[in-house]
Amino acid sequence: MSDRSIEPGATGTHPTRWLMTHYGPYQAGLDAAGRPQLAPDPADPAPTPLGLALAEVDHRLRIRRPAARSTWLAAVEAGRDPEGTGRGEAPFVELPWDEALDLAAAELARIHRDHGPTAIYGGSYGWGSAGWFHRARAQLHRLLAAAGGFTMGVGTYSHGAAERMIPHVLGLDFAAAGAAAPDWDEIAATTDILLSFGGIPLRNTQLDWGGIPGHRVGAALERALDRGLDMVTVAPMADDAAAAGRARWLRIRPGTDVALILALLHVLVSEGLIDRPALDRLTHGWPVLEAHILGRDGTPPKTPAWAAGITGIADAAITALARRLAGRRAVIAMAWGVQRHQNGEMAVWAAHALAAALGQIGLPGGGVGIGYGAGGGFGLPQTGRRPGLIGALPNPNGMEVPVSRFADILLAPGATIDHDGRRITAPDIRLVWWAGGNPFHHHQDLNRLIRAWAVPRTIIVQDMVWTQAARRADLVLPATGPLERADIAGGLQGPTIIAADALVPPVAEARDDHAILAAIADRLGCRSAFDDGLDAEAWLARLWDRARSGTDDLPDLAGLRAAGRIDPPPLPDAVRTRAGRLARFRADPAADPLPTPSGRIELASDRIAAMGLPGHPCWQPPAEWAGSDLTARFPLHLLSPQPATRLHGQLDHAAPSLAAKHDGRERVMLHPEDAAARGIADGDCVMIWNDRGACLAAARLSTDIMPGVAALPTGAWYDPSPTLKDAAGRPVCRHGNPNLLTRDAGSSPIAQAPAAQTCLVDIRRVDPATAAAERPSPYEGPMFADRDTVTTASPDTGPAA
Ligand SMILES: Nc1nc2c(c(=O)[nH]1)N[C@H]1C(S)=C(S)[C@@H](COP(=O)(O)OP(=O)(O)OC[C@H]3O[C@@H](n4cnc5c(=O)[nH]c(N)nc54)[C@H](O)[C@@H]3O)O[C@H]1N2
Ligand SMILES: Nc1nc2c(c(=O)[nH]1)N[C@H]1C(S)=C(S)[C@@H](COP(=O)(O)OP(=O)(O)OC[C@H]3O[C@@H](n4cnc5c(=O)[nH]c(N)nc54)[C@H](O)[C@@H]3O)O[C@H]1N2
Ligand SMILES: [Mo]
Repeated sequence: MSDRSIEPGATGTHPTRWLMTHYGPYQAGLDAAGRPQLAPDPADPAPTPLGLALAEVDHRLRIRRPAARSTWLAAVEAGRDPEGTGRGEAPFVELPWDEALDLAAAELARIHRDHGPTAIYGGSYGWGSAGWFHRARAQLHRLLAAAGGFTMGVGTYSHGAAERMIPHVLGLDFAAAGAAAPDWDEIAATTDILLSFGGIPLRNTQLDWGGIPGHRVGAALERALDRGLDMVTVAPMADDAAAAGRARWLRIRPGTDVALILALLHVLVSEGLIDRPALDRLTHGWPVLEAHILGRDGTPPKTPAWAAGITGIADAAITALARRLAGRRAVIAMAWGVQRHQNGEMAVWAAHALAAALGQIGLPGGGVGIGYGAGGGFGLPQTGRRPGLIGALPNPNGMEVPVSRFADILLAPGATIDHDGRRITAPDIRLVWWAGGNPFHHHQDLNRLIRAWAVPRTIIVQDMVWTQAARRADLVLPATGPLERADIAGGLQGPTIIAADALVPPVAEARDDHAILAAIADRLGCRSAFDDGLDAEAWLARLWDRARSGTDDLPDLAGLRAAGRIDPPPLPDAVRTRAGRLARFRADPAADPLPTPSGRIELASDRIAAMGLPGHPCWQPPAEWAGSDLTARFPLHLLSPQPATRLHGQLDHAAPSLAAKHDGRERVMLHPEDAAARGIADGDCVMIWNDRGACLAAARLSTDIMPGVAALPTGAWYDPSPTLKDAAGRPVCRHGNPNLLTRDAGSSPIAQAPAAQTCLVDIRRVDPATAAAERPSPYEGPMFADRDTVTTASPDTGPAA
């Protein structure tokens, strides 16, 4: 794919037109036939092919025209409250835009009038596309707030637990703590040892939200390793450095990192290796934690032998690792996957305690970093410049709920959810509206989601392609993609900022999310609240002016557009204030205290204790792990890491993703011992199941994963079999979507974050005849019906086929 050449000029496009994508910058142009073409940035040290398929704008999966589920439409037209049943089964009817917009506006107004703003769920979580203005989710939030308020999902699926925990520990928000972590240049220059929980998987650095300046993490890590960085990867799967023999790899049972960290602390304390002056000066609560570590609080001492029984790591290896850390410039890194577990907050807290006991927080090339390798941006030197992202509007009549509790709320309105010290009562949701995300990709326990999805009266989805969420919606509005609209993008994860005009006209009848929502705002009489009276062009000017304010070295919008791409240098001031936050605290904790209750790093917290949780980092056995009783039935721990060959569910239908599948199925990584015990050979079709559901996948045998653990990447589009059912009679996914198996429960009352990695399964070989009969067919649009046929049919007997 990457050798496709661009023939600019052929249709008059500028030869060095740029496009910023989540996957980094590409050069964009049209081929001789006028079709879009993308090529990697020649200056990118390690460009990724993943984004190239964005050029296939006219893919057959595109949503071409607005469409409504026929049974829903019939109910609405008859003035009845629509039913949530039949989603994904009844055919769609295509509608003219005006009618679709009238329907959307009327439903929003009706639900608002009859059930109030909190009955409208505009959580709409998801990555959408890169761009400051065409941010589908932000645009939708603006409309729903302008129209009177809505229930908003807060937090992320990415780092939800860390996001809520770090403010308790450091008093800094998640982004500020990330900016204060040592950057890759510092690590390459000064760090002696990088202890990484979860590794630095380079597959995940191919992209980052909002775009990256290029792919620099791999080279930075190489530089550090070449200089002699001692890298230790503690993970159930090898990362690239461990697989290449450049990092020591300690295999740990998933979900047990806190036990390991407590034992490392035990060794450091018992051998007098902790930095007591730093603990006294910079932290609060160490005596409480120390008592817990030594077992002076009535719990067992957290010795290496104690931790060995939990983590599966030999006690001698734990002792050796603690000694290796002591007295050296150390970074304690943690991948976000480690906190995407039940009690993931505790792992994040424990990582800070370890770095604090080693006296490293606030030193150059020392401390904690939660997210190296979680994207191509984390750890890049900060520019201090502010991107001009379009923002939200106040939502005073609405409410906020933790984003991953979506199904809980639908299934149990009125139930309470404890969230970071507050108690929320779940609203009674009647309307769900999604733009720029795919819950049938991201949510855990899809069979449960399907039950929840039947609750609301109306579900509206804006997307470019017929995802399973779109296919299971009532009203589907076709959105344009990034090549079909003008935007500014970049500047979030590094200096590169790109302004691009639309390269091609919208596909079929697709419209920009902004235009769709503006037309609805018109119908509701809230247009000026929605867009401040500005059109898309005026918004770009405003966003760019915001980004430029306080600087004098950036061109105006016309200049930016003429350049196409700029890579402005960092702002020295901003670098000092953000990146140096922990260094300043360390230099003078009294003058520059942290905004925590104690002004210091909190290793014990009354606020956390008040939530009914241990008030210090503490190992709590999760509901599902290698030590739980459930292993009698489900002996394998299933991880669902990020996919190397796509972005979540996006571009699953493109060449890199398809090439990595086997017989059209996602590949599940298994240790050869676990495979042999089940008579599974490489490439075999297997069934992965537990009590929540089942999917098929293709076995991939590898010693890069530890025995007892299997890994099925996220992102294979849900493909329910019409014939093959699980033990509870639910369709088996033929394609390999791990969210048929994952557990849908909050991490803890702190964050209520997703905990997809807390998941036990078993795996067996599927006979070849069944495998052949169950061919995956995930990339299909819905059935369509002719309008006259369906609207005259009685909705109670279902639509005519
Ligand atoms: N089991 C398991 N599940 C997980 C995870 C895991 O580790 N394990 N990881 C979680 C994480 S970290 C994340 S971030 C989520 C990701 O979950 P999502 O962000 O929901 O996943 P995407 O597939 O990126 O969905 C984005 C959707 O937006 C659409 N889109 C793109 N651009 C536009 C646009 O401009 N307008 C509109 N209207 N639509 C657009 C795309 O076509 C796509 O359908 O998944 C989570 N799910
Ligand atoms: N190619 C590609 N890159 C991506 C994405 C994508 O879809 N595709 N998604 C992006 C997004 S939205 C996000 S949020 C980031 C996510 O970044 P991460 O959350 O860091 O990525 P994951 O791959 O889910 O998990 C990283 C590693 O955690 C380890 N791990 C899992 N459980 C445990 C545990 O209990 N203990 C230890 N020690 N290790 C464990 C696994 O070995 C896994 O390789 O990635 C981003 N990068
Ligand atoms: Mo994420």
